[in-house]
Amino acid sequence: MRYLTAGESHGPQLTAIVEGVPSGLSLTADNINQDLARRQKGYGRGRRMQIEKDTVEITSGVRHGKTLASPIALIIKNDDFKHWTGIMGTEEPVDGNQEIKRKVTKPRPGHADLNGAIKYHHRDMRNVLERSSARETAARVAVGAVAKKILAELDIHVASHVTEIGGVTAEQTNYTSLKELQEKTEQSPVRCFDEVAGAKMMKAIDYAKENGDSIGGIVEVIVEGVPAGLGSYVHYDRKLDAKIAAAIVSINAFKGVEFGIGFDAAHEFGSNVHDEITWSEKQGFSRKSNRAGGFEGGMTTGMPIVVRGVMKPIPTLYKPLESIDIETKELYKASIERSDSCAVPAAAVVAEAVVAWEIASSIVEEFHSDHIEALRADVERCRQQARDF
Ligand code: EPS
Repeated sequence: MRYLTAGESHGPQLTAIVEGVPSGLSLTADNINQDLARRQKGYGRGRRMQIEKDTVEITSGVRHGKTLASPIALIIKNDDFKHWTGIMGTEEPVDGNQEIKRKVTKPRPGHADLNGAIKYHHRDMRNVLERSSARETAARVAVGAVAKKILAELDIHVASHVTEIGGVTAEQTNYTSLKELQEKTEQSPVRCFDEVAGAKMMKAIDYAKENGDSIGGIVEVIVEGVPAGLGSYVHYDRKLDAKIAAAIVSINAFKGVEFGIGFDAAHEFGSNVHDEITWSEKQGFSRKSNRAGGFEGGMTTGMPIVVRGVMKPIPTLYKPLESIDIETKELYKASIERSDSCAVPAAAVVAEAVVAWEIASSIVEEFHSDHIEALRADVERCRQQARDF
């Protein structure tokens, strides 16, 4: 499967084209809208989210609620565009001055502004920031919702939670089931399983906001039900953990990724890192622990996939940092653009989407996948084979 997204943050709409989805999959706009609504929530979001009510229109690839195997086009309108028609319209502006009105010449440290302007020869960095904006993640969540639909058909389930915001860490993370994790985090304004830590995270966000600042954090995605042996050790570009790592770091403002015990492996003995292998007649092979986070040798072990990503604080600050105006070369405080003070809870939903996409893509690539029933049967055959091994 593959997909592309298009769209500027304050342009008319976001568009995604998704190709390679098996035929016969039940898919409605409602399925996708649920995740779009989840992404819009979260303590620390700015005023933009009060303007938008993200809903998707499916304009191809689906007929009477079932996928056709033809490209699926997804459209999300930007409600804010009505305030930006003169500035972000695709036609030549009627009033030339309007275009200049929101011209950006002061690059924000930490954003794509300066590098993007140098690369594409833009003297107005709005041409960069409109596309590098995290608004694009709405399209990726829509695409991820399609992937999740495929996974759900195969009894594979995805959830996420926020484990850290601005130095406040979730201590209590012992969920008994993915369902419990989903239900509890859905009630939390910061998507944190630990209510006490969640309350402290909200205070940390308030503090950052009061100071015109922003804060980042860590999100964790868990995927259960993935068959063993997905991905491959035979070549670098077939390692599924590597693809997932790339997908996580591709989310706006994400700077790092780890699986299972991750970076803690650096200061542990091997005997405390590797997961001992067990076998039973009923289950076949399994592991006593899951420190590897579901991957060995670039392939799934059949244990839950556990992957975390770290998001830096959003670079758009009301208390701006020093920068240089690209026209005058004078020292300035960087441009103030309206922004969120913390988007980590929303980013957890984005992380779910990109991880779901990579897993569904690998499954569709590795199994017979023209029709969803054929895919289901092939995945089931593979699971049985692993149990009998
Ligand atoms: C963003 C800046 C803000 C955020 C935006 C990402 O938008 P605006 O410039 O309109 O205030 O709200 O996020 C979204 C629009 C979204 O849908 O998540 C940025 O600069 O990255």
